[in-house]
Amino acid sequence: VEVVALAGGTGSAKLLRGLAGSKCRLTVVANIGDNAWMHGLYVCPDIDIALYTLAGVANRRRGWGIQGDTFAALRQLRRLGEEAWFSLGDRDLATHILRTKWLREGETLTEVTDRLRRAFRVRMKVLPVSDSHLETRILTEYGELGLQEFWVRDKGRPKVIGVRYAGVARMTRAVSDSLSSADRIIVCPANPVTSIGPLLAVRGVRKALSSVRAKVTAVSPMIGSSPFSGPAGRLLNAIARRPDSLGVAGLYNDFARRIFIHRSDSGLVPAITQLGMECRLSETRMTGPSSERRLARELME
Ligand code: FO1
Repeated sequence: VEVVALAGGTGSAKLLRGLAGSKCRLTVVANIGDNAWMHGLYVCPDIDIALYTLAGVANRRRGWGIQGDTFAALRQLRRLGEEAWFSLGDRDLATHILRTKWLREGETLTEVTDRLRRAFRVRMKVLPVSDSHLETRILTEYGELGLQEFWVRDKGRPKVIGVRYAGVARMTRAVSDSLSSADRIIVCPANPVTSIGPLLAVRGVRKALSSVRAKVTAVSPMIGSSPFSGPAGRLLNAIARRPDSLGVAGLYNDFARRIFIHRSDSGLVPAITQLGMECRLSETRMTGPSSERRLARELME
């Protein structure tokens, strides 16, 4: 079975691990909305979380970066007077150095990502949704911030007024081919505003998904009105959506036939069904390898 997983950051990694352990042929389509230039290097957090997870070197506790990484370079950058609030580990930096070098040599982000994938000996395909730059911008009481500035530097404290996706990006050929040839497409349990939202804002993606809607299953990242992790609840509020699985379903119902929500949210089933989606209750919280595999298996049934 050919499975395409639309993935964001830390929330998606667990399900990717579960899917990688199943018998399917997996292609990951990664969000690019939180890509950013840091210290002259191009950092792609969601691509890297997928690569490190599938290579088995991810730091599982944090949900980002490489297991056992050290931070000597970052400390030295600070000593030299650089503002360094984004924790790029020494080993992680090697990824960004090579990516930036290859991009400078004229390769596309798709090509660069594939070189990194092979270097990390990952078998599954990992595709950035686009080769162009598209950036999630958070409008706050203090003005517009990049996602990492808002979430990591300012610890998610500023009041959020809105969200926009800046830039014009077109879906790559590799992504459109994999969407049309997939047997199943899974929208990972990720922040609908900052992980899946920018994927859908890439030109062509929403339309391509709608045309194969019967194959698309989403997993909600919410339990009640709280996300598993991160700022999804507050960001849903900021874009005038309910901060729960019904709010998520309302963002996805045009292109997804089915949604998995947490079993404690059974009260939302009638309203989600009204939206024209099939709603399944499940234990969507993944606490370890066995629950990652179980959810992956349910999604494949
Ligand atoms: N998240 C943090 O909360 N603090 C960090 O210092 C941090 C560093 C970091 C470095 C590399 C990387 O690939 C991801 C990193 N993240 C960090 C995660 C990242 O901010 C988000 O979780 C993803 O962008 C979510 O899509």
